[in-house]
Amino acid sequence: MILTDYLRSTPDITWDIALQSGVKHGVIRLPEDDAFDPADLSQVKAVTDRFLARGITPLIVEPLPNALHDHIKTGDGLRDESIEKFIRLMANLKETTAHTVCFNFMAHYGWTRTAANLPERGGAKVTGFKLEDFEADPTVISAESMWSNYEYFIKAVIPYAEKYGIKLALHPDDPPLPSLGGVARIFTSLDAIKKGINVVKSENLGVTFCQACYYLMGENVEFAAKELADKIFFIHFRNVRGNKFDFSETFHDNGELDMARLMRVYTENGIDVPIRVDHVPTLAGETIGQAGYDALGRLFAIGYLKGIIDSYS
Ligand SMILES: [Mn+2]
Repeated sequence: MILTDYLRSTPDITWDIALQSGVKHGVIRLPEDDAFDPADLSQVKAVTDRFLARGITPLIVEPLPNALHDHIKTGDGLRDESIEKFIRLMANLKETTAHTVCFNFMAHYGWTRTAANLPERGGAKVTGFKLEDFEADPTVISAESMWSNYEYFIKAVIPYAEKYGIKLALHPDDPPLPSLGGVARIFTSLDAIKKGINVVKSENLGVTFCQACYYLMGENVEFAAKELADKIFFIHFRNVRGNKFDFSETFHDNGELDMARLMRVYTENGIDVPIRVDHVPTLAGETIGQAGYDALGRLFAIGYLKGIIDSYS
């Protein structure tokens, strides 16, 4: 396994904590401001060079910049222009060290929580979701439209992903409910994920195995990992407690998934890919900044993950 951390495009404390924890590879978030143009090679290189200068080699871009992705997922009038920009982004990434893109196909609502301050061990704070607390707006998108928009996107970009050597890793819907309000969600089961990555036959189309999403789908996570083994390009190491209608995040050693056992399953099935901790608690002394992505929780989570990786290598 290749230990990574999820880092924003400009240096902050999480870069220092990653480096001090022994992380050498990055999952990077591209800038989301209007000034950043993912189709401009010099701007993309400026971001990746900033990481390299600090000793972090970017391997994965996550997610697709929202400015592009939202149009692609809803299939609106800016869709083709956005797809064209994404194709140019892939051409640019070919010139960097980041040859995988983690993307999702959640339209309108992204990953969604209804609370960011639930109590976890010792008074740490975590995010959670309770369907009855979710407040939907009037937006309606059908499952048929979502599948059609997904297929349109995949068929347009996969030939270029192959040309430029870029792997596209589909992240499941979080939470994996059939809809949020009137907006359908289509990647909420192992079967749906399999259907999605077989829309075209390509070695460049696979999955981000966000293990807690598969757990919340109600799938057997070990079975899912084995089924998808040769299609797993990237792993989100994450733990939770509850079900898709009502769950909370947890410390990585304090949820319902057996994390060490999962690592054994990955190892025994030849899954040797970049992995990052996902959704950490906010710890004592911190204020909730970006819930799930604050700094101190990573110290514990990365150390715990690193220990498990080392025990299987
Ligand atoms: Mn995830």
